[in-house]
Amino acid sequence: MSSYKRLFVTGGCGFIGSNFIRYALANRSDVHVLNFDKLTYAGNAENLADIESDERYSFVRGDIADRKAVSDALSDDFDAVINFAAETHVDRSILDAGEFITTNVLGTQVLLEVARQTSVSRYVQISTDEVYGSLGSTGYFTEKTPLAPNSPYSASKAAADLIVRSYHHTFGLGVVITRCSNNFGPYQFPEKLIPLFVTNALADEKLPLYGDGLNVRDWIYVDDHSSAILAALERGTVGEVYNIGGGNERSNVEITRAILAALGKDGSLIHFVKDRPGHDRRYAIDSQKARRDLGWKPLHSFGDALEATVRWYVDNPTWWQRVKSGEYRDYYQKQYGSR
Ligand code: NAD
Ligand code: TDX
Repeated sequence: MSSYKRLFVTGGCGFIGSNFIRYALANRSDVHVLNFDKLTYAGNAENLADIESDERYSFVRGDIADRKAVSDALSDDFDAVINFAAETHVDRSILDAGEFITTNVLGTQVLLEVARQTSVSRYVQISTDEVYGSLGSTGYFTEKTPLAPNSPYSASKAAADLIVRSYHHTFGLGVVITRCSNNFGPYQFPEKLIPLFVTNALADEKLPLYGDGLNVRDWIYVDDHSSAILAALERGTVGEVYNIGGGNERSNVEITRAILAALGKDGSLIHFVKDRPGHDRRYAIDSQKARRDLGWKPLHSFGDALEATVRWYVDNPTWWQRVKSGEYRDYYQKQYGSR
């Protein structure tokens, strides 16, 4: 049983949001979810096709930066807002940062402003470890690590975190911020490392490894992030930040070789390419605070979860072929009209 029964979830048609909604409905019988999503290139209503007919689930198409649309959808009926909606791909933010500022910064402020005018008692901001910048070969990000974002994406997420903080200090809004490391699992848009490399390898296309391939990320299976978000919602202290991480540091080369091994392919597909500008070297999360204060811990072993994830893409070629080709837009258009 949860004391937060009516959830206003934004960005629920994306990778983590869709996995979270499925996880919350499966693990909390009394929870209802309204999913508010703009359906950008990264939002795919098909990600929730299996729960579309669940009477505890509903969907509204809308933009978190559109004050009227948010006000129309977010009423006193809700106990909590959980904000997943964002532009999320670092490489896209390097090409064009504008939408990152509009959605991630202005959109967050609009949501906070509408939330404070309702009786919503919790606002959970889904943030990222990237707000802390980059680590050398030792040390970990704690919640006290100064914010030092390096990409337009991470700068927009850091800006949003500070606005969330200000709405707690100035207006007393019941905010909690989670900062998680790199997620992997089913339904991840194939522009991110793991789904891009799995689907490229399945098609015998090259795997473009940036720079020397030795950048390190701390990987977490998406369901372990979902359980942490529920724990932060239900047991988090307002005004606090919780770091979430799987404790699975791997270099990009190691990830690539593990994917190729799971698919029975050799290293000839690996293709070293020019480095990402400003490429953060290493992320590693200290999640002791969440483990201690939220009673949370990740339950999935990295190796088993990566194999299961690779198997999911092998078993669901229609999903990723349609996503990669852009065909899934037809499905949106049928369901929700043209954008
Ligand atoms: P995603 O790109 O897969 O999905 C983003 C979703 O937000 C899409 O459904 C999209 O349609 C929606 N959206 C975008 N702009 C919107 C707007 N203006 N209004 C309403 N909806 C909008 O992203 P993801 O990987 O699932 O990430 C979700 C959240 O988690 C983001 O806030 C991201 O910063 C954070 N995060 C991601 C990771 C990761 O490894 N992927 C790690 C830590 C934190
Ligand atoms: O083609 C590629 N080749 C490559 O070498 C891609 C897409 C990535 N990489 C490298 C860059 C990174 O070192 O792999 C690593 C992971 O890259 P991404 O999947 O783009 O993730 P990252 O940049 O680490 O950011 C992710 O984690 C934190 C998410 O995209 C963010 O939304 C989240 O906040």
